[in-house]
Amino acid sequence: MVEIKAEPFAFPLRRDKLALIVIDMQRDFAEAGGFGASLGNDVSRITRIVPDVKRLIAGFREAGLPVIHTMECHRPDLSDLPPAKRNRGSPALRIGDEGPMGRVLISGEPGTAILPDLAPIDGEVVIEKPGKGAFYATPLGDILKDLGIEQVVFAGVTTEVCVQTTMREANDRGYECLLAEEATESYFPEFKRAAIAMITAQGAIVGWVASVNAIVEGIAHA
Ligand code: TIU
Repeated sequence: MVEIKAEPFAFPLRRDKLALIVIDMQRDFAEAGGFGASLGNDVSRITRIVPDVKRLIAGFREAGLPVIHTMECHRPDLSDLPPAKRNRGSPALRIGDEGPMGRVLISGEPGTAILPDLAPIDGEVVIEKPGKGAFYATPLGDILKDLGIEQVVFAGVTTEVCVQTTMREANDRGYECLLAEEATESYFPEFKRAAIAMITAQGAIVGWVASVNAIVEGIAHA
């Protein structure tokens, strides 16, 4: 068994049980005029991690391991958007409203798409999710079961919102969760640090964290 150098201690890699889940690397969170910007955030923090996410995805593809992408988005008729969620954020541009990149966080709209540099390739699973967590109201759990996955590496945005929520959901479902440190980001640097501390505290209560290099080298040698 290969061990990946990680915090709070080495991650026991089981290569045939491992998948990568890339959370919500969408234009709406990374580009001006999108949902993230409408909430008043500095979206340039998100675009800066694209090369690291790309390197991580490439490592999984080269190793022949599953890469799963998620997108936070809603149906055009908003039937999966609770009013409590729609009413949150900036009244100027809510989920479902027409923005500079089409309707905000609506399936199929230009702004909802995954950033071109990180686009899924043929055969990769793409999960459209209405919540912050990727297991809620999606087929992700069944898909992971069918693939025989028991360990998940996480990347994407934002660390303390959709990434952490999904890691907690996965942890409760029995998956061993490893966060790729430079391949995740928050609009708030202190929230990224705090989320990583919360995840790894108490003997990896939610999961581990490791560098992209350590993960890519680990899977290449496993
Ligand atoms: N994907 C994700 O994290 N959705 C968010 O709304 N995150 C924020 O930090 N706003």
